[in-house]
Amino acid sequence: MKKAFIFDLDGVIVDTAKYHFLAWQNLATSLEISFSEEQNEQLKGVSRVRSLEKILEWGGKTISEERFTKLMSEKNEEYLNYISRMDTSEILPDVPRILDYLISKEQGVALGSASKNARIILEKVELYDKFHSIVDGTNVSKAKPDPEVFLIGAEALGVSPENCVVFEDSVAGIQAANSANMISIGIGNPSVLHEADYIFKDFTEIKEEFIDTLVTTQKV
Ligand code: G16
Ligand code: MG
Repeated sequence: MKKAFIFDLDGVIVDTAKYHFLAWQNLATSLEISFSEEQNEQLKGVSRVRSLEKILEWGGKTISEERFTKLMSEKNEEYLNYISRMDTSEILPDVPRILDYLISKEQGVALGSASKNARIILEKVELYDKFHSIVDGTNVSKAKPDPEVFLIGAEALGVSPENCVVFEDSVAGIQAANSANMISIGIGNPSVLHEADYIFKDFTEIKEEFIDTLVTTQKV
């Protein structure tokens, strides 16, 4: 049976959180707001606009709409600068093994990311061609935990939600997968991702046999 396997990008395929952190930290410093790695954790899977809103809330600052737009584009410029230096060495362990296995089994493979820069990143790490469908921040109107991003991916592949499997590293992403009625697989820390149907530290823990079971399982 054909299933759809939908991958989040940041934190699942590559670790771009470190680049988001550097760029947000620079922005926060220019606003005299302190910004920690713990706070950056809370921005994972969160849209660019919402991330800046949160940083301003943490710092107790209000700014004009004009300045908000300017800061967002400055942050993105700096982030793009980091991204431009990415290469295949930044792919997280065993991601190509899992993608190639799914492709060899003729399963649907999609990307479901909040990032508006997802396509550039996939090109830089040479994984763009592995995906049958790419849904990113430019295709959605509602951010995770809303299931929109994953539902669009499922529809593009012509697979019903209960026949989809989502790999996610963020709490909001797991919640989005669950409310889409898809099998949710947390990649990362079990104490953070406890709402997921299955949790793995990273893809090195995922065996081909487990993928085979997913191919024959539906979300119940
Ligand atoms: C990613 C990151 C978030 C980032 C968001 C928007 O989502 O996890 O930290 O704020 O994309 O990114 P951009 O500024 O590039 O549009 P995901 O869903 O791939 O984890
Ligand atoms: Mg993520």
